[in-house]
Amino acid sequence: MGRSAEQFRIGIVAAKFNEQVTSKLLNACVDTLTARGVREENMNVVRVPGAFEIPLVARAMAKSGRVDAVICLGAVIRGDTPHFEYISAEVSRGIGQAALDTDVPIIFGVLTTETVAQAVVRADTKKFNRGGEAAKSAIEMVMVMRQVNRMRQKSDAGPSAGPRPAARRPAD
Ligand code: INI
Repeated sequence: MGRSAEQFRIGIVAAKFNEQVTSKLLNACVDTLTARGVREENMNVVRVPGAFEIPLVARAMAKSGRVDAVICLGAVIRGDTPHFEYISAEVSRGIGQAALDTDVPIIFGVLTTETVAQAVVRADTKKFNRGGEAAKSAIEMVMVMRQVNRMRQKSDAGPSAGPRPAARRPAD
């Protein structure tokens, strides 16, 4: 992909909860963005207490007009509490809603696992590397939205901006 993402501005919201996992996700994410050409000064990282707090901050970042995509990173681990159900449902719903509200790609890099060991494997750069995957998805989605927005601008400009309709054949 070379350095096509050089001008991209990426917001990252990372939960502190389960830090041993989320720090790995964050490092891998930043490393992949850097490898794809995103400049450090164009990455805006915000840490929040837990995954539950991610959607509000992701939405605010997206609404700021200063980022092309937002990446959300967190680890919700079931353990023994029903907390898991509430938090995982809310974070996924909230992130999806934030993207639809703002028209900015918001990437779901939040792990939801039964155990810490499963989360560690998913964060491991030599295994699932979910942090790096989230970075790649963000770059891909910035390009997708640019393509869609170009289509949108053309259709807003009216029919003359689009391809010419085929010449009508005279009726038989
Ligand atoms: N936050 C997480 O990010 N992961 C978890 O596994 C988790 N559990 O299991 O409780 C968790 N809880 C904190 C929550 O996200 C909020 O920060 C807290 O409830 C304050 O609003």
